[in-house]
Order: sequence, then C-alpha cells, then structure tokens
Amino acid sequence: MIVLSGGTGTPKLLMGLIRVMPEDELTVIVNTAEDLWISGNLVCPDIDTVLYTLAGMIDVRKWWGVQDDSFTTYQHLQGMGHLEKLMLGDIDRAAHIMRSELIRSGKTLTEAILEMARSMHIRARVLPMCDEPLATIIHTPEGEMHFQDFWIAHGGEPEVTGIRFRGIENAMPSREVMDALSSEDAVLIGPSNPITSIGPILGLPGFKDVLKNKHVAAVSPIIGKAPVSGPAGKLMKAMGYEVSSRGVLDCYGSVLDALFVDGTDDTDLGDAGGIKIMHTNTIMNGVEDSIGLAQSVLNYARSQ
Ligand code: GDP
Ligand code: FO1
Repeated sequence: MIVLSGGTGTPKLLMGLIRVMPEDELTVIVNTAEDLWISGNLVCPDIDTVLYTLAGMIDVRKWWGVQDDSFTTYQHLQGMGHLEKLMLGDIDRAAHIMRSELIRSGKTLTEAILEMARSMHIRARVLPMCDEPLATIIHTPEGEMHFQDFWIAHGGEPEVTGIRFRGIENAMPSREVMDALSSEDAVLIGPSNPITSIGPILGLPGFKDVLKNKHVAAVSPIIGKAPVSGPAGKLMKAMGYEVSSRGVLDCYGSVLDALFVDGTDDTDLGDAGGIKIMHTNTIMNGVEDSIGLAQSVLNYARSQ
C-alpha cells in the first residue's frame, strides 16, 4: 500500500498500519513543502515525524521531535543570541546534520532519507515526494511568509489571503516515487492537511494523472466542522473550501474512490459523486485507535 503523508494525522495512522500489515509492504510518500534550512541544516518536519514514528522514537505528545530529547544546543545558541525558527532537539538535530551532510556530498534528498531510514531499521519505504526544494508561502495582509513563520512565529494568527508552493512548477515526483506508484494499486491519502500536506503532493506535475488508474481512499482530517488539530480549517476556508468532510471531498475531487469519515460526523455528503463513503472511528488518541482505523482501511484496500 502507498500512503500519502503529512506530519501529524497520517503518522498516527502509520503507527497502526505497521501493526496490522507487513511493514515492508508499505511505501510512504511524504510532503516536503514545509522543509526549511536552519543553522546550516535541512529540517524536514513531515519526513522526520514519519521516520521517528516508524522507528518508535516519536514524541507522541507533540507529534514532532524525538521522545525525551534534550534541547541543550538550541538553548546555548539562544543564550548566545542565535535564535532558531524551530525548537530543535539534540537528537533531532543529529538527523538534520546527517541528512544535510549526505546532500552536501551529492546525494539526492530521497537517497539521504533512504539511508537514514536504513540506519533507523525502518522496513517501510519512506520517500520524499520530490527531490527539488519547495516552500509553502502563506499570503497575509502583513505580507508573504514561509509556512513555519506563519505557524510558529505568528501562531497561525494572520488572516490568510492565499497560499502558493514556491518551486512546484520546476519539481516533479522523484523516480523512486514513480516506480513505487507503477507497482502498487492501492493508494491511501492519510488524515492530513488537504491544503498544505497533501496539496503539494497532488500538485506535483503529473501526480494526479498517475492516480487516475489507482484505487484511492482517503481519511478525512475534518470531523464535523473542524480539524482535529492544526490550521487545516483556516487554510481550507482561505482556499474557498467548506471546513467539513464535504470540503475534503471537494479538495480531492476526481482522484478519490472512497472517503473514510468519522462515525460521529453527520455532514450530508449526498451521493458524493459516486465516491464510496465509509463511517468509522477516525479519532486516534492512542495506539489502539490507530490499529482500529488501520484495520478498517486495510480491509477496504484488500477488498478492492
Ligand atoms: P502536519 O504536517 O503537522 O500539518 O500534519 P498532517 O497534515 O499530517 O496532519 C494534520 C491534520 O491531521 C489536521 O488537519 C488534523 O485534523 C488531522 N488529524 C490529527 N489527528 C487526527 C486524528 O486522530 N484523526 C483524524 N481523522 N485526523 C487527525
Ligand atoms: N512546531 C511548533 O509549534 N513549535 C516548534 O518549536 C516546533 C519545532 C519543530 C522542530 C522539528 C520539527 O520537525 C518540527 C517542529 N515543529 C514545531 C512542528 C512543525 O512546525 C509543524 O507542525 C509541521 O511542519 C507541520 O507539518
């Protein structure tokens, strides 16, 4: 199975999937449009959360960073007046250093991530969506800013008047991503932000065309009229979508064959344009919930 992922909702589901299916049958294609360079190293928040989740190292309270990490370097830098945009843990920073050194030595981002995954004994195939650098730029009345500035420095507060993915026109799905798609029929869009996590993946030139011949299911990250966490609601609204599973359907449009919606969500989806709607518990407050949803998704995929 191929899973499209951001850095919170879908990793929660991956935690269940690796417990209900052979991990080496899983390929995860991960958003890179929130990546940024900090203090000389490339930070890939979504990829790192996926890697740490699969390696059993993720901090499940925050869904970013390594469990029980220290922040000694971050604090010393701060004390010397060098302020970093993200609070980087020491073990997390080691991963950024390794990745950046591999890239500086001439490896692609994909090659670097495959090597890091091997070093963490991860059996799933974790693939960045592309090798070219991309940036999610949020347009606000205060000016344009990188997604991480919007979300962290500005607390997600500014009004959003537009969103663009800088560099997407010159990017393409990597060879490894295309190879994975050519040998797998079932694609799952995890419960991730449809605009800033899945949007860049589906927006890569040619990506949606490849999905036309696949069985594509998604899990809605919106329950009722709000996301479980994060800025998905604000960003969907800014892009003209209803904040509901109806809006999620509209975001993904014709690529979808099925949508998993939370059992408590009574949004009227009408005939959903032929897309199969399945209601089940999609709230993952722990590994048991993740396993339950993973099993439902897997049963559906195997029945196709
Ligand atoms: P990001 O990269 O950190 O934004 O992470 P993602 O895009 O992967 O995930 C963010 C989305 O996950 C948000 O829109 C949340 O509503 C959704 N989400 C988080 N936890 C859950 C959950 O337990 N169930 C569902 N259905 N969605 C969730
Ligand atoms: N999110 C925060 O709200 N504050 C942080 O200081 C922070 C640090 C951080 C460090 C490494 C990393 O991989 C992610 C980090 N995140 C932090 C999460 C990140 O900003 C976003 O939630 C994701 O980019 C959204 O996909």
